Amino acid sequence: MDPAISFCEIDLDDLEFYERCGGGSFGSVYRAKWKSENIIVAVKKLLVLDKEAHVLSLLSHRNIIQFYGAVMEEPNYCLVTEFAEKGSLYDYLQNPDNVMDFQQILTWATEIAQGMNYLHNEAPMKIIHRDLKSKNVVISVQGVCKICDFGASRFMGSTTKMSLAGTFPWMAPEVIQSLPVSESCDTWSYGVVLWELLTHEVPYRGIEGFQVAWLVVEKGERLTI
Ligand code: 7Z0
Repeated sequence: MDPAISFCEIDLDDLEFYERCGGGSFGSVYRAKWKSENIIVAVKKLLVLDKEAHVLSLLSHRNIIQFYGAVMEEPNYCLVTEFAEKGSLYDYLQNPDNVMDFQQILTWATEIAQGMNYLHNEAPMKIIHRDLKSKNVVISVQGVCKICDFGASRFMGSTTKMSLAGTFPWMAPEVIQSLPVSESCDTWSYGVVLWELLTHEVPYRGIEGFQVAWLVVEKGERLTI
């Protein structure tokens, strides 16, 4: 199908770029102003725009990042989404000023589960995230969790493919080993996010990424509560 049918095409000139989100740890995602709409947006720069982007553009749920449109001026490809003002859940949990009561933990755990349930069971096509982690959950100004980057594994030409090593603590053993996966691999990652919500700790902190991979796959090491 022609992506132009479903995409809102946005002119590159219509975007005013500000800083990189999360100081660059979030890949090539920028905060920007969509000038003609006068709203603040998130913009991810890509090297190519995959056909699958067309399907992803149809997704809409309160707990996933909302797609607005795309820049398709070769070689400038960008995905434009809503911007979540409170940043990533990872950064939120690392800030000692942020204290959460148990109700808040339950609310966010439920919101992330509802977003994942939408991707697995309710979306126009089944989406397996493969890279769910607290850095890929952002928080809106109203304090609502939004899942990001569920399409990232599809955009192989993306400039945003982050170092694999930093992702191992969230990865199911079959994902680490590049075995065939089902949506259950996201359930594993969700478990790690729950652990983060409950502990405010970094999973396998201080252990090098490939060491984590080896411990989880070969030694059956698990996070302790
Ligand atoms: C710290 O980073 C952030 C941040 C990042 N703080 N607040 C934020 N708010 C929004 C974003 C973002 C984003 C974003 C995204 F998650 C983006 F700009 C483009 C794409 C995606 N995700 S995606 O590639 O899986 C995707 C592709 C399509 Br097509 C449709 C929806 C999502």
